[in-house]
Amino acid sequence: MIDLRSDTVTLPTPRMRDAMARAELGDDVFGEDPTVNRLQEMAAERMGKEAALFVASGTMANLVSLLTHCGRGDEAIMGTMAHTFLFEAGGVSALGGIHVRTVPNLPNGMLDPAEVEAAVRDPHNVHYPRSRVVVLENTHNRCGGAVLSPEQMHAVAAVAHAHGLKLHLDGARIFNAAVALGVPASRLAAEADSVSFCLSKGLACPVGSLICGSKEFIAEARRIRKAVGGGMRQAGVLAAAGIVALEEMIDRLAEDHANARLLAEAIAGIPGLAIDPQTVMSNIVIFEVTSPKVTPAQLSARLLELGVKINPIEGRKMRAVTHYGIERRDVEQAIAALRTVMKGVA
Ligand code: TLP
Repeated sequence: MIDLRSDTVTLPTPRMRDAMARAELGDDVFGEDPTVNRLQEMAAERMGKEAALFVASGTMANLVSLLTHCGRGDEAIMGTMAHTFLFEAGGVSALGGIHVRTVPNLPNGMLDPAEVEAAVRDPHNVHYPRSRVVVLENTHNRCGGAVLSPEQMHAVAAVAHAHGLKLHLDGARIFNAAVALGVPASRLAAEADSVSFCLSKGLACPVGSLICGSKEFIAEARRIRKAVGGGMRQAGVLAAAGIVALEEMIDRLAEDHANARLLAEAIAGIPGLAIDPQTVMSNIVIFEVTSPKVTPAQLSARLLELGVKINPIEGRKMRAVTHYGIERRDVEQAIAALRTVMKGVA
C-alpha cells in the first residue's frame, strides 16, 4: 500500500526504536528526564530560542502556546486556512475562551500584512476583545505546503510587534520550509515569540511536538501543559526518537520535496486533474479533480483498489503528501494508478 494521506503515517526508523529502547529516563513532571531535557535543549537551539517544551502533539503545542499568550476573551488573529482555525477542534476557544479572528489566507500561505493590521483592535475601545497574538503557519498545510520566506515572516511579524501583539508560528513542518529554502529553521523562527514544530510528521517519530520560546514563556507554558493533562512522566522513551529525528531526518526531507514535485508535474499532465506544479514547494500536493465524471471520493476509492491511498479534502480537491517510507518508485506507481483511473473516466 502506498499511503500518501499524510506524513503523519510515517513509522519510526530502526535507529529511533533502538534509541527508544535504550533511553535514559526520569520523571519529566519533576524536570528529571534527561532524554526529554536533551531534546528540549536541542530544539531550543535549532529554533534559536532560550527554551523548549516537549508536548504530545502539534495540536497540543498550538493550544498550549495560544493559552500561554492569551487570557479569556483575548483575540488571536489567524488565517482562514490556518490549521489552528480549521482542524484543532476549536480548542483555543473551547478550553481557553480565546476569540479567533480570521483574515483571508493568500494562496501562497501568507496573510496580507495590511489585512492583519486592519484586524488589530483598538485597545482603548471597551467594545472590543483585546488583540494578543498573530498566528502564522510555515509550511502551510492547506495552502499546499506553501513555504513562507524570512522576508514574508518579517512582514507579518513587524505588524504584530508594532501593535504590541505576539507572533506564534505553527511550524509543524518548519524543517520542510527550512530545507526548501536552504536556510536554518532558526531564521524562519527568528521573529516568532513562540514556535511549535512536530516530530511526528515528516521527521517520522511516533509521537511528539515541541514549543520553543523565551525562558519565561516556556515556564508558563509548562504550567498550562500540566493543566491540559500533558505532563508526561518517563517521556524520554518518546523524546529519544525526537533526538534521532533532529540529528538524522531533516536533510532527507529534500527527497520528499522532489517526490512531491514529480507527482505534481505528472498530475498536471493528466486530463481531468489540475494543479500548477510550480506552487508545490515542499511535500504536500493539493490538486483538483476537474473532470465532472468522477468525484474526489470516487477517485480515492478507485485508487485504493490499486493500492494507493490519497484522501479527498474540501470541495473538488485531494491531498497527497510525500514522506519517509515513500520512494520515487512508489510515486511513479501512484502516478500510474492516477493515469489508469482517469483514463477510464476522462
Ligand atoms: N495536520 C494533519 C491533520 O490534522 C490535517 C495532517 O495530516 O496534515 N499544524 C499543522 C500545520 C498541521 O498540519 C497539523 C497536523 C497540526 C498542526 C497538528 O498536529 P497533530 O496532528 O500532531 O496534533
